[in-house]
Amino acid sequence: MALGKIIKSLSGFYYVYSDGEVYQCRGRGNFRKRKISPLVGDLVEFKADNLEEGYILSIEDRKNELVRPPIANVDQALIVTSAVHPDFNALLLDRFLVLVEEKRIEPFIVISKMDQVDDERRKAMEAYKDQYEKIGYSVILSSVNDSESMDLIQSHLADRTTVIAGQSGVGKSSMLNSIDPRLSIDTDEISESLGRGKHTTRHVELYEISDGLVADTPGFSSLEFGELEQEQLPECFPEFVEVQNDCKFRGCLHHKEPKCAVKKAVEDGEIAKKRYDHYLQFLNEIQTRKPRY
Ligand SMILES: Nc1nc2c(ncn2[C@@H]2O[C@H](COP(=O)(O)OP(=O)(O)O)[C@@H](O)[C@H]2O)c(=O)[nH]1
Ligand SMILES: [Mg+2]
Ligand SMILES: [Zn+2]
Repeated sequence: MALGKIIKSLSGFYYVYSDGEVYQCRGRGNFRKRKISPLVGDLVEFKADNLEEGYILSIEDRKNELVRPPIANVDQALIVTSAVHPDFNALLLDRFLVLVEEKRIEPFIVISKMDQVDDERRKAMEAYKDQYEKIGYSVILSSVNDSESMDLIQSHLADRTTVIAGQSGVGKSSMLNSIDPRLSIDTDEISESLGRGKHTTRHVELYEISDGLVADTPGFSSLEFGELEQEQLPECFPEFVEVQNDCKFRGCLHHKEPKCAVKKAVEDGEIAKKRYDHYLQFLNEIQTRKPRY
């Protein structure tokens, strides 16, 4: 019996990484009956006489679990947004941040394709970097041919399990390939020339980088706040959490309430107006969400 980590799940097989080897395993026969389904990222006990015919015997308790993408035991999320092509989108970045904060996963932010910006865009991206760093997030301005930025990202990935989120085309796969060329993950450019359109990176797989594991996935495929309640939303904005004890009302939603410390901080320029606007937009989205039965 040995301990390992599931790094890939495909056609009924689980690929378990252990001590430098990958074992192809099946789940134990009674998993299905007991409604246990192993997830990528699971720590498992397994038995294997060779590399092809292993069995997963048991699964250790999960630290956390995502549904889309289906993956367990995530330490952090790398949110990639590009400076250009596609255009930088602060609303989308804040949406990813909320989805990650909701899962209590630590985010860090990469703004990619900085080799493509003009001076004005560079200044704007540097201002965003300052804004998000002030909140407490790490922000790296990167491009695949700037090795310093790639080294910085690599050091963030070391020894941890990371899930990557971000719009298609922002350069997630290219970034991983640049950090470790042995990965040779499909990028959109390649897949398009093969006529496979944008259907790269559909399955979940963990890649080993600097003794860490990274899941390159289509990102979070659902960007709706399906399960988030309005009371939880302020908790997903760390800079609100910092001041909201001073709101007059407990459970203040920082919207129409008087004597609200968050609104005051926005007026005083201590909280970015854009972040607050996005918050209101998300709040409205949750409040007008149709009930699901
Ligand atoms: N100029 C430039 N292009 C990049 C950079 N990173 C990625 N790209 C290009 O952006 C396109 C999409 O990249 P890809 O890695 O497939 O994005 P993904 O969908 O997020 O995985 C490809 O044509 C890449 O060559 C970068 O840092 N600079
Ligand atoms: Mg990709
Ligand atoms: Zn308030």
